[in-house]
Amino acid sequence: MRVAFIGPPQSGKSTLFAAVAEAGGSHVDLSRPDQPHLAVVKVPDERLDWLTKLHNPKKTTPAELEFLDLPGFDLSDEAGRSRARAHWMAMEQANMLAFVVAGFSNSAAAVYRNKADPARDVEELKQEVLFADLERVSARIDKLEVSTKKPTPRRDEQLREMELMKRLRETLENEKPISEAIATESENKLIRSFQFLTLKPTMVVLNCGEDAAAEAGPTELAGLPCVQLSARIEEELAQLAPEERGEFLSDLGLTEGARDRLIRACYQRVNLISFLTDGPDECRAWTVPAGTTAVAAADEIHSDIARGFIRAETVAFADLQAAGDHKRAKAAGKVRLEGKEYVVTDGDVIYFRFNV
Ligand SMILES: Nc1nc2c(ncn2[C@@H]2O[C@H](COP(=O)(O)OP(=O)(O)O)[C@@H](O)[C@H]2O)c(=O)[nH]1
Ligand SMILES: [Mg+2]
Repeated sequence: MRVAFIGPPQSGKSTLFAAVAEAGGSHVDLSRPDQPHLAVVKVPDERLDWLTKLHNPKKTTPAELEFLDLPGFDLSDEAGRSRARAHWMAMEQANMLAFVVAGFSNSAAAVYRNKADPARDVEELKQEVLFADLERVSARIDKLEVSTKKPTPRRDEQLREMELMKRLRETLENEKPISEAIATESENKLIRSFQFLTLKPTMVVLNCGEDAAAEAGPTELAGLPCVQLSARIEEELAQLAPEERGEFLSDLGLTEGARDRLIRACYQRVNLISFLTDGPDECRAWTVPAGTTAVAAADEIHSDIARGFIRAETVAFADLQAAGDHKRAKAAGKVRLEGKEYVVTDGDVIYFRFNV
């Protein structure tokens, strides 16, 4: 899964990006601020840590999340908007968007449009994303208008698409996201390949001043779910040795770094869950959409396991932890034998029985 950071210049995107990546052990090179940056981040998971202690396996594999840091541009000016647009392509490959906006005033750097105003910045980004989709929809309509003039075998299909695209255009012109215009699964399929930006789950990261880092902050901003954090504090935290981080945080009145909170919020926004597999060879966390069935979860690991699926031996992590190990969990009747259609729950520890 990939999360794209977008926002005005100087909102702290790169600071946050580097902090999140470096706290997870990856190095980032920010020497070209005008270029996009991509980092793969290991998702922290205490359940996986516990399983690793239980088995002392040869290998532990956490789930991974990708963050894409895009350069910010002044969207109040036409040149800035067209430079921003050059990066829309990269956003299309992201699964979700995080609007990073500044809630602090920085004496060292110019403040975007002379005043810290996160709600204004979020509205501006929303407009820009709507506008990007509107441009694509309009371009598609222009194309279809030409091609439907010819009596090709695909003409009926193209006419239906044009009807849908016109509906999308109207929705976007009314400043509503495309999702509001989509009524059926077949329409959903028809537009999937366009990767429209207003269809992507979106949240706000409100980069607050260091003094406000311990405050919970708003849970919603301009109609979008919001996480408040201080990129500057995350940056300092990432530079500390892991054993020093606890004291640094408690001095600030915090119990955890914002990185974990941010990652959790992304999972929630996209509706992702984790299930776990464990054993002496490998303990591993897997990411799947909520609602995934046992057989689809098996397929995530290997198509052979899905093909030869017999049963998913499943125990909820909390039950396993309470029992102490698999043997005792089984004795306590906590291990279930689930079939193909079982819907996997966050934190399920699963052993797939299969036969090929
Ligand atoms: N005071 C303060 N300054 C910050 C914070 N986050 C970023 N900055 C500063 O703001 C400037 C721009 O940050 P940067 O991450 O490059 O912004 P970007 O343009 O959105 O990538 C840099 O000078 C940062 O040190 C913060 O939380 N507090
Ligand atoms: Mg930057």
